[in-house]
This record gives sequence, C-alpha cells and structure tokens, in this order.
Amino acid sequence: MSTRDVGCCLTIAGSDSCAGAGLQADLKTFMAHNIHGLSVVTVVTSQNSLGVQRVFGMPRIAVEGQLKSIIQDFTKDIDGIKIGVIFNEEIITAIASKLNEFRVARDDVPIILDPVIISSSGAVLLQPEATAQMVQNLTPIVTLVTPNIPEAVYLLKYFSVEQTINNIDQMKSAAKELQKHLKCKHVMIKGGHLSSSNASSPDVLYDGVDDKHHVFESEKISKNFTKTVDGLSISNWHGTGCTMSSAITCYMAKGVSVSEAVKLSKQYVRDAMENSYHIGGSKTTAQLNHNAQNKKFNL
Ligand code: PXL
Repeated sequence: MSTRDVGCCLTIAGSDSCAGAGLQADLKTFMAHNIHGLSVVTVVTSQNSLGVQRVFGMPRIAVEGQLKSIIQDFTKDIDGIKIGVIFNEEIITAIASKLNEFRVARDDVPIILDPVIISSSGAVLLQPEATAQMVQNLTPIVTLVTPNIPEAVYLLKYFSVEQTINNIDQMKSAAKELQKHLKCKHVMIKGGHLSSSNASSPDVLYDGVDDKHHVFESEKISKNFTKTVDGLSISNWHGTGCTMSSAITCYMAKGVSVSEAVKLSKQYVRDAMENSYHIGGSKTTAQLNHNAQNKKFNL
C-alpha cells in the first residue's frame, strides 16, 4: 500500500446493465472502501431485474488493449485485483498473459478470482470448453478463488472428483481439494446455496499456505432467506457474490489477512443486504445498498 490515503484496485469483469452485479458492483464496493477503481471489461451483458437476456464477449484484442493501458500507467499503484466473468478461452488467454507481465514487477498484489459460471437466470458466463484454460493458466497465479457451492461442484467434477456438498465438513474437504487442483493459494466456498433447513449460511475458507480451515457462520444470505423490502418478500439479492469477492479484494489490498478479509467482507455484504431497496419488475429481487454506512446522510 502506498502513502496516498486512497487505495487502488482493478476489476477485470463483465458489465451488468442493471448495475447490481459485475464490474458495477465491484466499483461501488471499491468506492465504499475508499479505493479508486480501475476496470477492464470482459463481456457486456444485457440484463434487468428479470434476468440476463444477452451476453457479448469482448474480442481478445479489446481485453489485451485495456490491460496494456492499465499496466503501462498504473502498475505501481495497484493494491489488489478482482477477476469476475472471464467467459471464453481468448479472454482468459489475454488476461493470463497480461497478468503474468504485471506480476514480473508486482508479485505482491493479491488477485481474487470469482469463478462465475452461470447467472441465476441460466445465462452461460463461462463457456464449458474454457474451464481447461482457466485452470491451466489463470488459477495458478491467483491468491484466492471464491466459488459458490454449484461452482465448487462443477470445478471438482472437472477434476473428476464427484462430490456433493451438503454440510460444513463437505465444504471443508471440497475447499482443500479444489486448492490442490486449482494451484491457487486459498479457496473460499460460499455457503449461500447450502440445502440445509436452518438459517445459517456458512462460508468455508481453506488457507493453503497455513494448511488451515476457517468457518464463518452467519444468518443465511441466500434464496431461502426472505426479508421484506419496500413491502415485497425478497429472496434474492443480485450481485452478492461479486460484492463479496470485491470487498475481500479491498481488505486484502489494505494488507489484511485472508481470513480477516473474508470476515469483514461478510459484514459488508450483510449491511448492504439489510439496507437493500427494490427497483424493476422482479417481485423477489432487491438491490444491494453500497451506501449503507452513509445512510444517515440520506436526504
Ligand atoms: O453474479 C454473477 C455475475 C457476474 N457478472 C456479471 C453478471 C453476473 C450474473 O448475472 O451478469 C456481469
């Protein structure tokens, strides 16, 4: 971290036209943490509160061009990097080659990958044939990978590990197994999809450097947990995964340990959910409030 009092993080992610997820969620999260956000666009999605209608991947040259401009000018400024939607082989190749260049000068910068595979409405955000490229060239240079349960199951299956994840013990073994195969430093599995009857949503971190598990318990942040927002019974908060991984990026950029960063980011997401509001046609989806800390200044 430099002596300036504003941090600087980069998000390499997809654009969400309703600005609840993707790079828009990342930039809001960065700003709420007093961090200047840089952004590289990988895909442009057409979406609204009802779902994702279209996904347009950027050409490789466009991703490379953005990263080249950022690296040329901001290499010494960047404190953390978050990666979201990476979509296809050519985009992953561009990201991996440019980040390898960046890492020659800055191998101290934490890189957090949220392995987004499919949107809640079913749109493909990682083409199946691109998984190989991701695990060969990208995850080995990543500090922390943050799958949710379906993503963890999908990735384990790619490595021929057939595992169901229904409880904390299975989350623990899955996180450790994934860390070994993905060759990243740490894996954190988000428990929002855990099909348990209780209201707990545990996240499990496997710290591959210290060979240690950390379990973070909290009230459920998931589809089964409903809350009344603006008179509607809300069961879905769009962009919680993006927000959590970008909040972790902020805390790690500030020099906080990976386990402390996960704990703090859970609280940030919780506050944004508690203060959420409703727009658009969906009767079950609310928007995260990234301004929760400043609510008292609202007019
Ligand atoms: O929430 C995952 C996600 C990330 N990034 C973009 C998305 C979505 C889900 O729809 O559209 C751009």
